[in-house]
Amino acid sequence: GHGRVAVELDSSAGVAVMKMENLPVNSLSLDFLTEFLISLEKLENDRGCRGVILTSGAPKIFSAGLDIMEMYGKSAEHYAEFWKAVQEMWLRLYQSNMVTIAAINGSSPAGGCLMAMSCDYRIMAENPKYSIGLNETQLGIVAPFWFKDTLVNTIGNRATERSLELGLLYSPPEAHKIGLVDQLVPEEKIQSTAAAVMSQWLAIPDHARQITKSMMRKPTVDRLLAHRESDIQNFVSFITKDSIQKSLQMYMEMLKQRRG
Ligand code: CO8
Repeated sequence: GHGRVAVELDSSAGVAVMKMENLPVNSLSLDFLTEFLISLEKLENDRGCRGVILTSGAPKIFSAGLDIMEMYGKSAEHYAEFWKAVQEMWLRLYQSNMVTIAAINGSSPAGGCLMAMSCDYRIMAENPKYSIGLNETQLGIVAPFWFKDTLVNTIGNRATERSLELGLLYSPPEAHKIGLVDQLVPEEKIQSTAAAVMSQWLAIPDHARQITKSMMRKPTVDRLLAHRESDIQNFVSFITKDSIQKSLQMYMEMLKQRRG
């Protein structure tokens, strides 16, 4: 790889740790998504790997979500290619045959939250500075239907409605309360907890667990597969609008000013 995703496979346990290292904030750029997909595919095809723990090597951030620079000031062709990679990331992760556990050791807005929700189980560090949620409306953009579907599958319809319309980012206790994350732990316990939870999940015969996972998730996946091209076209026509480009520009400026 190019060092944006560090993979460590423990062959005796059959468990890999995938550590995102696209510094500073693990934003999901096209390059990062491409490398992530290659790493995941390798593990998926490795019979010695039955489970993956997804975590971050960036301090305080799990993932800042889609890379805003990929959605701003680029060509329609670029947006289409980028969006296809975002779809592919979700399709692969959401349907993985492996047990996937998100060890959320930092903030996880928007696409970062989507990645975490695509795993089978979420453990979050109980640091009050961290937040997680689909905050798209706060950027003046609309979460695609399959982001929405994934949130509905995680927290239910009513909680999704409120969460999505307001673009809410939840503190760890709030996220736990609504079921967006399954478990909170002190930061230093996150990797050991992930390993312990993994062994519980791996005690279930793979075949039965995989078929059950597919039964739960396939209808959601099929909805995107049936509309994949139009979803790309929607994204491209939405993101190329002047008003949306303007919103994203203002949001990037706000992020930069906030630092001072
Ligand atoms: N993309 C690109 N660059 C980013 C992003 C991002 N998502 N997030 C942060 N950065 C940059 C910052 O601009 C900053 O750059 P610089 O050093 O040049 O000033 C650098 O990363 C560090 O960021 P901060 O100084 O803000 O670091 P903090 O530790 O203070 O905060 C956070 C980290 C919490 C991650 C904060 O940066 C943040 O809130 N970022 C924005 C997160 C966000 O809102 N992401 C949403 C992206 S949209 C998405 O994922 C789904 C879109 C759905 C598609 C819509 C269809 C139309």
